Order: sequence, then C-alpha cells, then structure tokens
Amino acid sequence: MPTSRFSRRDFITAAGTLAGGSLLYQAVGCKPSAMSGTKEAASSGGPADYTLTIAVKPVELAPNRIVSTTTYNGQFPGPLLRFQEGKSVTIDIHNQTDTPEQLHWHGQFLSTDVDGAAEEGTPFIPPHGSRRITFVPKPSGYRFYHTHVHAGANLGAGQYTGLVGPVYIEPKNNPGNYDREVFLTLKEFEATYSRGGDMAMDFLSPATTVKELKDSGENAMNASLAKGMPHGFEVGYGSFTINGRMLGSGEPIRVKPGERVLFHVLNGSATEIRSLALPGHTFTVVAMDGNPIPKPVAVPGLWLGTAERVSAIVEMNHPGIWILGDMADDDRQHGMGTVVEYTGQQGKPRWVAPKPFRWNYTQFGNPEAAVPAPDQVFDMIFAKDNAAEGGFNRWTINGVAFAEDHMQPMFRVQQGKRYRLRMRNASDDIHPIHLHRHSFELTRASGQQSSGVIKDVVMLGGYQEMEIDFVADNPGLTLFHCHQQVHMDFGFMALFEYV
Ligand SMILES: [Cu+2]
Repeated sequence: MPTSRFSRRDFITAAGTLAGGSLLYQAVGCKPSAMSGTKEAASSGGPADYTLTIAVKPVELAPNRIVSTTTYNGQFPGPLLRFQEGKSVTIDIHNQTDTPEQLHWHGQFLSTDVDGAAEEGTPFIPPHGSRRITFVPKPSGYRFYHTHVHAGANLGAGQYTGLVGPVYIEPKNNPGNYDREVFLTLKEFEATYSRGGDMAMDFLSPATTVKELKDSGENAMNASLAKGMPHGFEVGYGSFTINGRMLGSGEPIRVKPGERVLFHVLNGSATEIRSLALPGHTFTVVAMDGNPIPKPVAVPGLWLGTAERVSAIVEMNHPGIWILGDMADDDRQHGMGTVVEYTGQQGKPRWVAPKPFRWNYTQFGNPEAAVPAPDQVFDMIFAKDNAAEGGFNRWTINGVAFAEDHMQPMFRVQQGKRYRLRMRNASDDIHPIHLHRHSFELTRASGQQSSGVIKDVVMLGGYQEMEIDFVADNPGLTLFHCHQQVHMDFGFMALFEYV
C-alpha cells in the first residue's frame, strides 16, 4: 500500500530543508492532506497552487564541485510536483534570466497555449517576467517538466541546464503494491563538444538493421568525409549525477530487507542514453513513461533514452551496501550512481555488473494482441547531413530540416483518426523520438509486433525501423521531434496540424 502522498505544503517544507540531498524525493510517511485551500485562492485570482522560479544558481554536485546552472526554485532537480488527475492547477512561472523561456509539461495532454513549445504557439515567459498558467493535469502517472528552448551552440542553454523536474499525477484510484516510492532524476552537467564519437546502442533488441538504410547513411557520411569535412559535433559531460548528486556524495537510499520500493526513474539528460542496475536485484517494470504496461515484467536493469521514464518495483532481498548505478563504467565512475544501504550493513558500497542483456520494448507489451488498423500511415525517413551547419550535423525528416524560417506543418491529421508513423532511421545515431500532447502505442519494433506499450518517447536505433500509432484526440499544432537537444536544434523536428 502506498504510504506516500506528498501534499504541496509538505513538499515545499521538505524541499526547503532537504535541498541538495539525494533523498529529496523519498516520500516516506507523509500523510495525505487537503489541497482545497490554495485551490480556491487561485480561482479567485489569489496565490497560485505552485510557483516555479527560473534563475541561475550554484548547484553542489559533490563537495567542492559546485556548478552554476539555470534551475527551478534554486534546486536540482526542480521540485516534485504532485497533481491530481482532473483537478485544475494554477502555476506562476517567474523568469529571472535574461532570455525568454518555455516550460514544457512533458507527457501531458494539454492545449497549445500551455504545453510549453513556441513552435506550437505557446507564449514565452519573458526575460525578467512572469506567466500564470492554469490547466487540468492528465493523464495520471509519472510525467515531468523541462525547458523547451532552442540552445543551438550554447551549452549553457536549453536542456544542458538544470531545468528539469518530476511530476506525478495521482490517479483517481491508486492501487499500488509497494511500501514507498523513490524518484530518481538522472542528469549530466558540464557539457562540452567533441568531434564525432560513437553512441552505444548494442543494448537494443532486436538488433536488426536495414541494409538500405545503412547503405544510404554510410554513403552520405563517406561522401562528406571525402570532401574533407570533419565529423559533426557531439556533446559529452564532465559530471554525472542522480538527483543532482555525484555517486558517493549524496545521502544513501536506506532500505530494509523485504521492502518493496517503487523507483520512478527519469532520464533528464539533454542528449544521453542512460542505464541503471542494482547488483543482485531485479527491476519489475510496472509502467513506462508513466503508463502502466499490460503486465509487470522483471528485468536485470533499465535503459532509458533522453526524456524516457520507467517505474519499477525492486524487492529488497539482497542485503548489503550497493551502488545503484549506470552500467557504463566510465559514466558511473564520474558520478552516475547512488548508494542503496540496507539497515545494519556496513562497509564500502559495491558494484557488480549484471550479466549482459538487451532492452526490447516489445517484451513489455502483448505480442499476440492485434492493434486497430490505422486510418492513415505517415512514412518518415530520418537522415543526417554530417557537419553541414557550422560543424553541427543537420538533421532532416523526409529531406526537410526544421528551422525558425521553415516551420510550416509537415503532416495533417483529422480529429478522431488513428495514425501510424512508420519511422526509418537512415543514420547511425540512436534517436529518442517524442510526440507532444499525445501518447502513442508502439506497434512494431524492428519487425516485431507489439501492442499495449503506451509511451511518449521511444528510442529508435541506428539504421532501424519502428512503427508507432497515435489517435489525433487533442486538436492544435503538435510538435514531433528527437529529444536530443543537439538533434532537435539542428532540424530534427516536425509539426502536425489538425485540419
Ligand atoms: Cu536524435
């Protein structure tokens, strides 16, 4: 039974006293409390339910490792916002920086005036200005909020900053067989560029690549290199954190044998794919991107593309002091981990790599169940034009790079119809593909059929194919993009319009 219901007031108090600690989001033993008081005030033009202030602040990642970055409310991650499904909330957003901001409510079905994407028409939060927004949160589950501005070449802007925070929308009924919840936001800091560099994707299954896509991508790359072009810029990082603390510097997650802990894991990276394992333990995945999967599935570890979320229960049945960390040794050693400490155990935290395994989205679905036929199929080819834009790779969807002077909608949909996106990746990079204001159902990954996996971000591997379906049920301009900042900023976006 869940024991964790943070009220807004409880949260604000807790955030004030625990800021900087890795246990910030351990919601233990907080009693439910009424939310009606502030709600009435808001509807009468009084105080908002929540206030988020965007400002540059120091963030202590580890002792004597303090970075300067843009934050929500002076903390990283931003405060955990707990909403109730269907209950209107009013939020004041103050921008204390010199640049216009957008706050995107990732994974929610909102209108374009509050979704938080200028491309859809959401007004900016002006520099040194404010904006009050009101919306009805939905759907229930694990969502998040983050900045949604163009960073371009500026590694001090957009998602390279600390502008990320978790959202949990309480369902009207909340059956959950766990003892408590722990929210984990995975995030890197101190971004720099390198030329080229391979992105690991051998974790994806099926590993099938399409020869035609590979030939096309390799020919384009070889032609570019033959002209004397360098490899396009890629982003790397100097420090890696969970809940803003590097491994070894935060408070451990203290557990008792037999406890069932529900981890809500968010990859808050601007560009990276992350993994997570806990030696000797199994993750039982119950939801992906906040949406329950057809039946729980046990896996030895998690993989998350940029902006993906996984909710998984871990039964604490292997006493010791363990590192819950990224499976990439280098990233874990640079901070991507936290410590899980059983009551009464002593010693140094230990890491043991899990046996190699692959991440197959279709294992979380119903392979047998048929999905409805779509009313229309949109074919999409994603391609890379190496180093074509001032040293950055330019990205195209069906040959077109999205740009400020090139924002006309590429796809037209009609309300109520079901659409299938047949996505083909003619590049060697992995792309976490995101659709705003809607969820989609994964229907095919590298030739394997699937149903019942409902997401808002999905990783498409290099030279691979995938199909996702969505129902056009939320009118208004709808942004579709790769969630990697350095891809979306250099063309990898498109708009759907309702006609
Ligand atoms: Cu991408």
